[in-house]
Amino acid sequence: NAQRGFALFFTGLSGAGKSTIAQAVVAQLLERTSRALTVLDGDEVRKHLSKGLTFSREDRDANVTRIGYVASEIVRHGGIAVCAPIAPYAQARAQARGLVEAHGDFIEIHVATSLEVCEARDRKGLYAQARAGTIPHFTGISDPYEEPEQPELRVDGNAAQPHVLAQRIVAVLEQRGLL
Ligand code: GGZ
Repeated sequence: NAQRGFALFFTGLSGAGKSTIAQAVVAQLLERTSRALTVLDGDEVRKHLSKGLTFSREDRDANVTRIGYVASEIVRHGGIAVCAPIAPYAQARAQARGLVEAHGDFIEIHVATSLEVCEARDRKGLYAQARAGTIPHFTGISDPYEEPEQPELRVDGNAAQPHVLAQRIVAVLEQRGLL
């Protein structure tokens, strides 16, 4: 009774809370399923799968398409893929969606945290460096972020707690019959 696989594809600015919310979702999923689950986090992916890629549009798109391809293989085998890149370009997100939807569901989750809040948090000091011009092509500052027009889910990352948002996401998966 192998269940249909699916990918959770988080997208949003640096510091929006994608990784934190994704981790909270994973923790809740692990409590209720023994299905194979793989996390493809932006940071981790760039250390391995996308090592050497820059933040040019071309390289970002290559990164997002690679994530989509790996996710599609996981989904093809009935697993759950949790992806959390910035994925700033709609076209590359659509390509990742196409790869995954050949085998299962693609749940795009826009972590909508305002630039103001991300920059005020500046957890890694990257926004300060971007403003100073030390980091060029920084998403939201000197590089675009194309907001998803029709994501399966949009969560407001400005104030809500990650575990509360994660509960909402898991509830949606349940409603869709994916769990
Ligand atoms: C955006 C950058 C940049 C530039 C380094 N623009 O908050 P973080 O630090 O830990 O996560 C960000 C990460 C983004 O990598 P992704 O692979 O998710 O991006 S994309 O989907 O666009 O390929 C940030 C750090 O890398 N970082 N330089 N110029 N974020």
